[in-house]
Amino acid sequence: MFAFFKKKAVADAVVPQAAVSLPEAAVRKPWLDRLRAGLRKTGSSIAQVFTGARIDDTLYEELEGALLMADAGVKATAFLLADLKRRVKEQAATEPAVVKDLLAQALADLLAPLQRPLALQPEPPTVMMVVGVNGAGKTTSIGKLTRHLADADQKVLLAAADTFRAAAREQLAFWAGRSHVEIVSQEGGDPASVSFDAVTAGRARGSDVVIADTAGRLPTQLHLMEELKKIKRTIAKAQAGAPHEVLLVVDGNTGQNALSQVKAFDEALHLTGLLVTKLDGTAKGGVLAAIALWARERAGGAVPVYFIGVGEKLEDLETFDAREFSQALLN
Ligand SMILES: Nc1nc2c(ncn2[C@@H]2O[C@H](COP(=O)(O)OP(=O)(O)OP(=O)(O)O)[C@@H](O)[C@H]2O)c(=O)[nH]1
Ligand SMILES: [Mg+2]
Repeated sequence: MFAFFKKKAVADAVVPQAAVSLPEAAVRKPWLDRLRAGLRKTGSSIAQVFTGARIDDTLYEELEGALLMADAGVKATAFLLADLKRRVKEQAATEPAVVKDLLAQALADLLAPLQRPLALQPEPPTVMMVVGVNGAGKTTSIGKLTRHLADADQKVLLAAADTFRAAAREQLAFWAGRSHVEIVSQEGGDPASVSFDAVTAGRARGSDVVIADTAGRLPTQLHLMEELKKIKRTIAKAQAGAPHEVLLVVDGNTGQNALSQVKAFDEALHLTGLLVTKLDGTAKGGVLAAIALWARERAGGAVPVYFIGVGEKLEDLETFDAREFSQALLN
């Protein structure tokens, strides 16, 4: 459970207000265990590197292989190795276990810019559109996020802007029903007009948050990417300044392809945040390092990972914590 707070009014928003308070360590523990279980396959192979007695070239070579296996990608692996060697030298570390701790710190530092809470607008409604490839976990994540928002007494309105897939409306309606929130959908409507109607309805009905679910698509399907741009433009017509959030949902199991998805969707839509799902499965987790390295060089700053998905149930959504994630990956 986490609470949402409104951003302060622009005048005194010099330091942005923390939006999502992190739950107590005790509350987060079971989730961490699940994340660890999900990452275990990789974690053990990275941890394995540090079971020897010496710090030598072999250790670094094995570590390089383990990081690549964990989906960190060539660039982030090279970055982490160089950073680690620098730290080892600085600390004059001689124990592999210490080197492992230094790697955990290097990884946590790399991931840190991705850790930022989702903030709601001072003037409601906060409008979010959720995009991603087919089956990434968009609708499920919206369902989970809706529950968290509803629990925090936020009035949520869902827009069924996936007008493509059969049963998509019903799926979203099911999640809306579970959290007793309203949904706007149209039989045979087009996604831009459903989104327009939903934002207009959200304003009229005093909703705090409007979330538009969109159909899955590959970034290579250019006409479908154009459709997303149109949805975004149409939302802006319904409310100036909206959408406030363009969230990409990425399946944590897709390896380096996840980074390609982030880049492509960002180029088309200027993403404001990421949700990384299915980290409870066989996800290797290292792709977060690849995304973090890319984010360092992104004009306009890092795209934060607002949430991670760690299961199919309503409560299986958590805020991203760089240090916890790094620990889970290495242990
Ligand atoms: N294990 C696990 N499964 C998840 C998670 N998030 C979503 N799923 C599952 O992934 C499948 C696809 O989820 P959806 O939410 O329908 O994905 P989508 O992106 O909306 O799919 P399309 O609308 O068809 O593009 C479902 O079976 C979900 O239960 C997660 O964090 N962990
Ligand atoms: Mg969906």
